[in-house]
Amino acid sequence: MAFDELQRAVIEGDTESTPRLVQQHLEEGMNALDILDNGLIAAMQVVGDKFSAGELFIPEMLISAEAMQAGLELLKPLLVEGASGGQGTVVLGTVKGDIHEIGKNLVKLMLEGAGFTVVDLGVDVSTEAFVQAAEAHRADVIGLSALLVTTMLQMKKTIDRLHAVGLTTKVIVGGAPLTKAYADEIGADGYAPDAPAAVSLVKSLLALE
Ligand code: B1M
Repeated sequence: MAFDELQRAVIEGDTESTPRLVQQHLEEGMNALDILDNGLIAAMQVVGDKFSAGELFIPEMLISAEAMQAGLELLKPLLVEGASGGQGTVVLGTVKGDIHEIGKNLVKLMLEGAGFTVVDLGVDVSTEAFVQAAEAHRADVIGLSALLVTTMLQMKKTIDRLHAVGLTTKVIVGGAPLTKAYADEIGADGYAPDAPAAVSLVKSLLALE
């Protein structure tokens, strides 16, 4: 497989080989999104599976995340090509109790690449912080990310709170444990399975395409 060596480097948390191999694939003419999906993200899936199976532990998971980020740095300029700004404002964050940030950062990168202003609240973001930022920045959309089955429950709390204070800002949700059915159940305006889909979703909610 084309990305075997790259995947192995990420799984082993090799922060030197990962960017070198990303660079090599780019020089071979491979597409940045292909390298991201089939190299870096696919490797993180393996890391998660190994963690579930008790073959890897948190420190290794963290080092793999660092290797992925090192590879991603080289892809960033290619993923944001064509950014123009002015499409609207998205307040984005990973919900309370959850510190997974890579997926959320990808969503940010691609939204910025599509011309949106992104107010990134980071990780472990409280319901109140989402509400305050949405008001302060007059957000067009709020994006909630969660990677844990336990923390995705925070999404409902945040949406309920937004409704309680009378905010009608559109809310989109995403993250590995999420489904469209769950998004509908908690009253989200949309669900996106990955970062490019998040961009399309925001555009369609704002009637930009
Ligand atoms: Co964590 N972790 N982790 N972890 N971790 C998972 C999520 C897990 C599935 C691993 C496993 O067991 N197989 C599992 C969750 C089980 C569950 O609840 N279903 C898990 C666990 C259990 C934990 C801890 C509880 C472990 C422990 O302490 N015992 C702990 C929790 C900490 C906390 O948050 N409170 C923990 C910690 C960590 C690290 C800190 C070590 C590290 C994160 C480092 C970091 O982010 N800087 C980590 C990592 C790296 C992972 C895995 C291996 C990889 C996650 C990742 O970055 N993937 C993950 C396994 C997996 O996902 N298969 C795992 C790459 C990234 C690009 O994908 O984030 O899914 P993802 O984003 C995707 C889509 O989901 C989507 O777009 C992206 C692709 O384009 N998307 C959105 C994401 N957000 C979106 C928002 C949107 C739209 C789309 O709109 C707003």
